[in-house]
Amino acid sequence: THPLAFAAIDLGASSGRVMVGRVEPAALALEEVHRFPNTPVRVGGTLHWDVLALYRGVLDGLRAAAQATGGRLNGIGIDSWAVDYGLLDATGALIGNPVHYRDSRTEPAVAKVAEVLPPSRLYAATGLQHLPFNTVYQLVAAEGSPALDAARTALLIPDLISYWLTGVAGTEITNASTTQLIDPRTRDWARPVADALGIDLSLFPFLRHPGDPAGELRSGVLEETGLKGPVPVTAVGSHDTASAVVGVPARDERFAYIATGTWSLVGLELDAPVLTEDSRLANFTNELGIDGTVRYLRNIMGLWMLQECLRSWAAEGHPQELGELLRGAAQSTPLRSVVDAGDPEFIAPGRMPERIAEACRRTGQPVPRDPAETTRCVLDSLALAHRRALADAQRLSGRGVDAVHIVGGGAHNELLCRLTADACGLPVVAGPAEAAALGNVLVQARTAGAVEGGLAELRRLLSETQPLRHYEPMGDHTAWDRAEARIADGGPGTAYD
Ligand code: LFR
Repeated sequence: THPLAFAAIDLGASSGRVMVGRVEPAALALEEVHRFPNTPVRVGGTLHWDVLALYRGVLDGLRAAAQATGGRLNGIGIDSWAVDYGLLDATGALIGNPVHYRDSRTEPAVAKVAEVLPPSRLYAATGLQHLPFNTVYQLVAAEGSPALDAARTALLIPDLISYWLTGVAGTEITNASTTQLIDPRTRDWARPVADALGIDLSLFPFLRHPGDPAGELRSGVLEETGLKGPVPVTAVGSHDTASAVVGVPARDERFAYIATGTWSLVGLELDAPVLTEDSRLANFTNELGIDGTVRYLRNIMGLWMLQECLRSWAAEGHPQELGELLRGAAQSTPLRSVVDAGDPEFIAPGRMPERIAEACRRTGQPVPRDPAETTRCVLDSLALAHRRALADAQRLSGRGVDAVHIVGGGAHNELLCRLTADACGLPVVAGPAEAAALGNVLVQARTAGAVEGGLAELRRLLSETQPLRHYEPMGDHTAWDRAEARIADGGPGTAYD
């Protein structure tokens, strides 16, 4: 038989890529055909996504996919980071540039929402971890603005790209679940929440589900890319983390995952949400996964902290080479100082090495003396936060785990994988790094009939075809307990009351 070819458009906070996945019942191969930077732009004091540059990257990627496949693609799926959206006017034109979730405009909205809906009620209704950038806060912050007044449609980023490619507008559910406007029990809009806050849910087009058809490439797109029509676009887990969790090569149910990249998303796959007050105070989120699953996880800063350090050092005229930095970090004193990698104080861009130093000082720990020590501090802190999230997830859900899967870009970071295994006291399976693109491809492939089965079958195909690395836990486990005690007073950091 001939493998079917699917394009996965995967947009991350620092780069976008278009991958071609070739799928047969017992074979799965992924090829990167195009990668392009995603560089936010601050304009008029507001941090924006350069969404047209991203769309151009998507078109360039589809052109490369056409070249790689002789113009014949069996489908396209799109996933990206969550929560952000573009607004369309009555003619379907984009109103302004989508705002970046790291922009600070939502600060007053957080207090405003809490006045109407106490955090405990909001959590009971939506199950979402409090993050100041959740769509609900963005929409409340935009209230009364000419842009929102003129808007007839709001599209989350992957839905916006999908709309431009096909002319069909929809709202994919896994990503919609990050808006804080979805009830994870009914998997439908949380209308009482929207009503209480004066949010007009009719801005969002009908909900669609991973695997649903999402239109076909418009003729203009076919012409521009050299693809031969018809090319179906399929709704996938359009939240990149939802696709990454599909891409976890787990062999049974007793697993935890850490989707690493700009963020570390640490948690479990469950059948039902956990909406208890304990769960809220521990800052766990109940995002929706494919096939009726719940992604029960905590957002942790992730490699963003290191990316921002690199940006600062380069801007100050001391650019660092990542490989060398990681070698230096591996040789630095373990657990010399740690910070709370769950603390929202690290969300905003800028001055990251200084902010890390300040956090060390505040907690009475030695300040890192050079970039290698700062890197070690970030990686130790991430491993520590991974450990805390895994322990909390198991306790709060009652589900135990035997193995931790690290997927996403951080799967390449050997030091991070090793430290995570040591900190958690559990074996770590690292890879695939391109889990989101693979999860995207697999959902399309299932819709097209190239593979069959549920998540277990899709994951078996991954574990049989993708190269994986294994790390066994080592070292003195109590060292991590002592490090934890140094920052424990502040709690998990992101709790909101
Ligand atoms: C990861 C991610 C996280 C989400 C954050 C912001 O790329 O999608 O899941 O919380 O970006 O959208």
